Amino acid sequence: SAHVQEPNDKPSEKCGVLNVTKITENGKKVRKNWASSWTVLQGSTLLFAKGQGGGTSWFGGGQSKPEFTVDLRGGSVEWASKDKSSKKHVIELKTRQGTELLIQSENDGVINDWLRALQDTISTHAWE
Ligand code: I3S
Repeated sequence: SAHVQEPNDKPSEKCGVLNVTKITENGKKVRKNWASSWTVLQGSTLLFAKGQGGGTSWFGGGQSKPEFTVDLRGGSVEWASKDKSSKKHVIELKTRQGTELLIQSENDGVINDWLRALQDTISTHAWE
């Protein structure tokens, strides 16, 4: 189907609900904790905010602020290999800081758009 350009498609500004879990933090493996998260891509920053549902399962839980941000500069993003998750449509995001995240949507159009936006962001925002 034809791609319709909407304001939301700009790689510098994109948002939506995604399923997210950390798998590595500061280079150390951490236990998965999949959670639905309101996700905002703004410039070279990816921000995850607690969803409307609230609750304790949000993957950034335990922090005082219900947000988690990722600096995409110098990072990498690709489709996750099958051994990373049994879920469909999973992106693996690795940051320069040694954090690895899995990002997933049941909707393949949604996740394709996110992969492209994240790739665009990483390739246009150089690590200084
Ligand atoms: O990589 P794993 O350990 O198979 O990840 C699964 C676990 O996080 C599991 O939680 P418990 O460890 O509490 O059973 C989750 O429910 C699963 O969703 C995780 O696997 P998937 O394949 O969904 O990423």
